[in-house]
Amino acid sequence: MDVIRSEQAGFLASDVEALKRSISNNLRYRSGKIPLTATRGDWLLAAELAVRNRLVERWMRSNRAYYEQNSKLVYYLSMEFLIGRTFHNALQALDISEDMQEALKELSVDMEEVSNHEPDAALGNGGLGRLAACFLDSMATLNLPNIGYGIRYEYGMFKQEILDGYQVETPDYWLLTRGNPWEFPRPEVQFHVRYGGHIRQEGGRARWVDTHSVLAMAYDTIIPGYGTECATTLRLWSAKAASEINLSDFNQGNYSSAVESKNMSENVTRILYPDDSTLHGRELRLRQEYFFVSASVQDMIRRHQLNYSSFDDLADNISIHLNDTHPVLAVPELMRILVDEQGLRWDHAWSLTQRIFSYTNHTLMSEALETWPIDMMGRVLPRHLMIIFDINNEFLSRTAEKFGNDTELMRRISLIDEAGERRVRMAYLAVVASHKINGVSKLHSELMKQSIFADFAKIFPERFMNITNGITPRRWVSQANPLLSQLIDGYIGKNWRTDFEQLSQVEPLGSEERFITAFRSIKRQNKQRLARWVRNNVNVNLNLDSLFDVHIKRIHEYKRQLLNVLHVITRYNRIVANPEVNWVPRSVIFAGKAASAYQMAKDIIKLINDVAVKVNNDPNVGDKLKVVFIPNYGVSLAEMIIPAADLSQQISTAGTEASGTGNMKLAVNGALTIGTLDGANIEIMEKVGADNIFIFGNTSEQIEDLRLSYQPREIYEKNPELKMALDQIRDGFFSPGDPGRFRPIYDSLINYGDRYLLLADYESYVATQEQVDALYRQSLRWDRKAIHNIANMGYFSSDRSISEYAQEIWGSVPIQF
Ligand code: HBZ
Repeated sequence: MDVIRSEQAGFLASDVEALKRSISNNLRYRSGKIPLTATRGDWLLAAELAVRNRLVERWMRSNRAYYEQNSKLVYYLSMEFLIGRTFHNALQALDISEDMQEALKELSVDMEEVSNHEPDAALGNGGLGRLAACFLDSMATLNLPNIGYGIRYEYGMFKQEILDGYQVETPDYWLLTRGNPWEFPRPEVQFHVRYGGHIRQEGGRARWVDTHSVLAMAYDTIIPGYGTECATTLRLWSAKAASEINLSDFNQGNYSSAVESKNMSENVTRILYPDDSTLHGRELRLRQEYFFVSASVQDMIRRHQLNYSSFDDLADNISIHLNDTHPVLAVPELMRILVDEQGLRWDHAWSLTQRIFSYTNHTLMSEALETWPIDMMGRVLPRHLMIIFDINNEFLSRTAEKFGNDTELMRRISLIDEAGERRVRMAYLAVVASHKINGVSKLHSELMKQSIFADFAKIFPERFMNITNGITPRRWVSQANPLLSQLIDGYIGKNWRTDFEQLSQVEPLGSEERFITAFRSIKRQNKQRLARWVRNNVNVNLNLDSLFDVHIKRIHEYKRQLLNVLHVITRYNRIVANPEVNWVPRSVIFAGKAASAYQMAKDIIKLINDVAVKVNNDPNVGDKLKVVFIPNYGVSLAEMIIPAADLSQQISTAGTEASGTGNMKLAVNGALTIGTLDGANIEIMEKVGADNIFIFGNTSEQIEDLRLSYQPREIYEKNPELKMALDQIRDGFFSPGDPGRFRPIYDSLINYGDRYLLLADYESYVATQEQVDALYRQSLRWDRKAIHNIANMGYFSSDRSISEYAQEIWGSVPIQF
């Protein structure tokens, strides 16, 4: 009682006092510690709980408001949510960052120091997962009723260590080390998720029997909106064995087999698959996908039935959005529940389903498109496979009615790929079941209609659309770059955080000396912060006067980190040949993870590190060129690296990067982009103007033509600098102790076709890098262009993206408070 009374009394006093009291109480009564014995982790937990208590108030009010206003609910289904840290974000949402800092200071605790103790929630691979996190932030900020549904992985994205230049993966024990203070376990919300068994027909109805079930238990996390009272929910499912131990094994003393089945069941949510662009078709992955969508759909049906006695209005009350195809089993699951369990007619259920579902595609690359072998699906989810066959039959016969019985067309559009081992094409299922299908940039949405969905775009032209990605201004500017944010606030006020287009008011400041000087000094301070980190963690000294050239994203051949390396080597060779020239100093910074099984990506990491050793230790080079690979890239490191960047590398082969979102984060933090006409780079160029971005290389159309007769070896033979760089890679110049080490990299370009056409863009890339240097010498012009970029990036807010989803896809409206 004392605790509550003193805490309530605290709220009457100043907010700093209230926070101090709440923190002290948490420390004492939650952790059983006194300040003398408290670790940084204890202080952080105490502060987090103080913040969480305040969020709960908003959360309750929001949930009541949804309920009372009978709002349409959007269910955002995503296999990944790359949230990162929560503490600063929550402080910002509550507008108590300064009070908290003061409160901790008065308790003799340094806020920065303790908040660095928070682990990242790394429940995602890359862009797709981070987009889902930005979208949750925007939905809450825009007062849009929604629930994000996903998986509570026990092990998130692996930790990357660099040992002797090689990537080494270690598990990410994020929950085990300190628990997760932001989540609320909901033991009262559990559903059975069933697998296996077979189908029995009874009285015209299918019954799925003899199944094995796993329990899904909900854990809720509050997603606070910014500048609003609204707070929404991220509900993540965790697997629990339906029966704890096998009693007969236990009684016979077979302890390990007694818990074996429990462990097997709970493996479903053990680990995030660390592949971002290849599908390995593992059964456990299929089980994960079904696990979370089944629990989510059951939860939706339960919620619906609390308020309605029929399903007639279901499509007016809910929308289900599929973040890529990973959750598409929600389609047959909803059909199964409506038809088999609720007794709806097939046609009724199907028309509801089509009105409810929508789907975002994030890639055109065939190796990333999900297909599941029929055999496997029939074993794991026999009823769902039957339903997919029924959907397919109906779809094919309707199409035949309209377009004639063209067997070639039928073969192409069938949900079942009959060539070789029969497989279900999950992307086609998503298209057939959804009323809207969107790509994530203008180019990508066009290419989607011309390539993977060409037939479907003719059959259902009204379904295909574009919504260009965006990023949340709260995390990626306000939180990541407090100095720049304060500078901007001083000129245009704070409202750009929720109305990003207001950044256009920064435009005239590009000709104000005071603003430019401040901008420059802030960039330098951000570079200093990064350089300090690099010195302490990678043991490289970066020259603050050098151009910070940043290439941060997953390591993948299509993203062409190797093209960047070819430029670095060329630059190195030029410096060595002419050390007396007044070179523009550069620090080339890489970060990113390679999928564990992706050997070429791992070779590229090793090459970067071997080049770094050579370059960084060459006395002829000195400060003129440094190469750094920052290990364990993730959301928190991105928040530190991005504000320090001068140059943003966005150099994918045109037509391969669906959108990119790092490109947006870097540009709005005052980096200039060097990039191809790919993904959202094109739209960034449209907004900032071709004079304020370094565009190079072949367009997606040129790339398509080039592929017909591409001869990388000819390019190599003709360009002496390129040849020298590649020969150095091949002959062990960077790996003298193991000269054959990088032969596979050389071969992939020269002997195996250079799939991503690095050589075709090399010359134009290197020439454009020279233009970058020339501009960097004219620092005033450079800074003006950087400021101009900031002023013209307002379009790329995820608030804009989400408003478009709400209006054009979901038909959902904000709640009133
Ligand atoms: O989605 C990315 C795209 O590559 C990027 O261009 C785009 O900006 C971003 C958001 O739309 N795609 C991914 O990040 N994809 C994955 O992470 C992924 C994860 C698991 C998979 C397949 C892909 O099984």
